[in-house]
Amino acid sequence: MSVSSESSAATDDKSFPIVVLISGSGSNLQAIIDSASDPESCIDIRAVISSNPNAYGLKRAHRAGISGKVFNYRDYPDRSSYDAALIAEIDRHQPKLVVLAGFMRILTTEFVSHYSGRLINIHPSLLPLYPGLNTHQRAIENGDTEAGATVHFVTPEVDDGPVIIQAHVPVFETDDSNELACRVLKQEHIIYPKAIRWFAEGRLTVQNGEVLLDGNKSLKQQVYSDEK
Ligand code: NHR
Ligand code: GAR
Repeated sequence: MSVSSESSAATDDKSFPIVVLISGSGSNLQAIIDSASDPESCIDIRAVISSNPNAYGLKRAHRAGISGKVFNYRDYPDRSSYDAALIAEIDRHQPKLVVLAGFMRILTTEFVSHYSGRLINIHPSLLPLYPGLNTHQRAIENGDTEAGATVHFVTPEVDDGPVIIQAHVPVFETDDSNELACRVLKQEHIIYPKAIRWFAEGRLTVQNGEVLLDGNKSLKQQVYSDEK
């Protein structure tokens, strides 16, 4: 065969199955879909699962020909039965990575342990600043001049896992939380597909709670300036 060994693995088959969990607009899902549609990408989005029946992200999945399903927590008596149902559905697809993309339900330790080392999240702040909700409002109220987003491995403690990549953006004095959210979201769409690609390429390792890229600590953080 004359195909170069460098490119064949990535180009010939979509060999890296992932499942994406959403709750809302799904713009990060869209960025992942777009990036996976690159013939060079090995990412195969096997399924999208939404905790919210009205999530616009379900339309994005449908449009891309990806199976989309709703798991509404209101249909389950407690968190552990909800998470058990999620696990059963996700495991049908045998993903090598589970991606939280705007997923709004805190997951049990059982769920997180089941996908240990292959569960990642994107959070709209520069963690460890502002874990939890309403991050942009809190950054503005505190007079921060910088904000951003963080991709991290998920651990049982919310928004506390090892950081894979962060994007930084400026906060302007005139910003309201929507304007800041838009600026951050634009960067999320760059860093999330990138982090997923790194994971699929086997380039990420965790050592003493720190993520290394190609075994290198200093490459972990990448800073993007806003182009507005
Ligand atoms: N689960 C665990 N165990 N660990 C993490 O790091 C998680 C997680 C589940 C989701 C995303 C996270 C974010 O990026 C995430 C990380 C939802 C809440 C929350 O309070 C907090 C953090 C995140 C997602 N959810 C409420 C709950 O009771 C519901 C809020 C709502 O429905 O609007 O689950 O921000
Ligand atoms: C993103 O900003 C994501 O970081 C954040 O919600 C937005 C989802 O947008 N995630 C959380 O707040 C998780 N609690 P999207 O649905 O358009 O990707």
